[in-house]
Amino acid sequence: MANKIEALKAEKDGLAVKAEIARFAEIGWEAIDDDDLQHRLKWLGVFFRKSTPGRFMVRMRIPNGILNSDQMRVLASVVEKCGEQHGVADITTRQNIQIRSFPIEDVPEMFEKFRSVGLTSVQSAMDNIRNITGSPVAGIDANELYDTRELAIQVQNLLTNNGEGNPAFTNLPRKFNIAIAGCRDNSTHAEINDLAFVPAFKEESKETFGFNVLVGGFFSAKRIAAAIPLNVWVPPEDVVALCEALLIVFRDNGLREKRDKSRLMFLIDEWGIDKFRDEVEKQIGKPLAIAAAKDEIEWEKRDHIGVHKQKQAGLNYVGLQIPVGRMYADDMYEFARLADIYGNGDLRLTVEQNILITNVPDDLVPILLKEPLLQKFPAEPDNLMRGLVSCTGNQFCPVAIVETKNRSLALTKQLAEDYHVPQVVRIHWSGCPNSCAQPQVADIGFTGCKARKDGKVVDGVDIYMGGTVGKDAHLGTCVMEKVPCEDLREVVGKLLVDRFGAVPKQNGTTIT
Ligand code: SRM
Ligand code: SF4
Repeated sequence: MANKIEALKAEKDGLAVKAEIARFAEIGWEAIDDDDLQHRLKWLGVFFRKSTPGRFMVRMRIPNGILNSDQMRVLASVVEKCGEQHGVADITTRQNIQIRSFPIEDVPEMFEKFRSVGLTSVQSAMDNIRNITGSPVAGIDANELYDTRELAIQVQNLLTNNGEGNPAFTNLPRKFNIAIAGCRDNSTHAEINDLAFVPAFKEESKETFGFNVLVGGFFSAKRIAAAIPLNVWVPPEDVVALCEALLIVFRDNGLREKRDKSRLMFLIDEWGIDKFRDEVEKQIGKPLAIAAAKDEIEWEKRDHIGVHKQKQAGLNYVGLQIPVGRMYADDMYEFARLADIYGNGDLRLTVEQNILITNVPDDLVPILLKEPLLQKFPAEPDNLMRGLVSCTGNQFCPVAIVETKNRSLALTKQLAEDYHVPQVVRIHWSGCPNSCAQPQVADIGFTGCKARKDGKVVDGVDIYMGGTVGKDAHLGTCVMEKVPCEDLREVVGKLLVDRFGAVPKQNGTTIT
């Protein structure tokens, strides 16, 4: 028997609500059919939030995490319209932006605004392909192997029919993540995507550049899997076609019975990787080259915070840390202004929920660093804040078990008061085992759960450690279960001392 979501999609395609959005705005959210309200609107990137009934969230698509200042201003204007009390934007762990809390009445005008600057939120949720990630320093990194910007846009355009919605890809068995890495440090953490392209030269002579293809990576509450090699190498010009062929194979053959067993990896489990490869080859209609012997991910992961030279002489990119990815309308307008006056108008988002301002001439860097906005979003954050990533958590997420953003900020500040931490420690907070903040790639990762303390049920976390990204990437494992959140100052403090060389401070002074 089909599960609820499969039945819902069979009854009416998710994208069908696109034609009804004006009517929804007219009748108001309480009169919208419940399946349309709770589920199908997500095909347009619009989320009903039960924590703020009547006030919706929109998840954008920002291919390769790059937007321009006009686009940022439009997003700021949407946040502004939500009002100071409610309007908020979060940078997500897929180099993307989510905005809340607008009424359904505002959606037609909001979509018009998006369209006017080439933005779209279509197919960004449910059984669709998520934001296409790529290196945030594509095109400006002196050591990159391939500038992924154009490929990310081409893949998005294919999958969304240039942002208008593509019925060919609105009914996948489940969500699907794609990453295209063109750099040496795997800054997209490719291996946790359903489909990932990692840079690789076909021949030892390093003359023919392309990508080795990884498949089946995903995180869920039930299973965590790193992507495995498809044993395919493609030149850049075949990336879009491979995405299309592989998605058709998944769409037409993926398992649909159980929601928690529908991700691509379950089809690969059932068929075996060789059969899966054969089917993709049949679909693309030409022989696929076998994988190159090695990929070019040779560096440790960079976070891009601070001032860095670009490959273009005399220009720099400046990475600013956005605590837990959260911004308000004024911040966003200010980012747009800074990008225009100091850079070339581009703003780039990272999977660590931070922002880069690019193309800043050498002589303007010191002036940019003195801008008041950098007090709030620093280029030189402390080593704990620098590595902090947090998912939405129970402030807005309906499936969250614990609050994350505020709690993680508070703990990070306390730990910075308690310890001198000599290195960046990447601490990722997920409010439940769905792992949206990718705790398994972190030095220390949390997934929210319920714990017991003094006989009472309290907020807690399972703790993961040992995730690495970049060269020799591997996923962290759970080292402690059900730790009450109120004990974390002590527990994490000890981990920082034992594993990361932290030194306790006394009254703000380091004890030596
Ligand atoms: Fe996620 C569901 C937020 C990245 C795995 N995720 C959700 C929902 C939609 C839950 C809900 O019903 O509302 C959350 C929306 C809450 C809200 O109001 O914001 C949500 N996920 C997020 C974001 C916003 C976290 C963040 O603060 O950055 C990220 C949005 C990315 C984007 O721009 O598209 C986000 N989610 C991820 C990632 C990380 C990634 O893609 O690299 C993962 C793990 C990787 C993966 O998917 O394999 C992730 N989210 C999930 C899952 C588990 C998937 C599964 O196969 O079971 C769910 C639950 C589900 O889909 O049923 C989920
Ligand atoms: Fe919500 Fe859980 Fe994802 Fe956090 S990890 S955004 S709590 S689904």
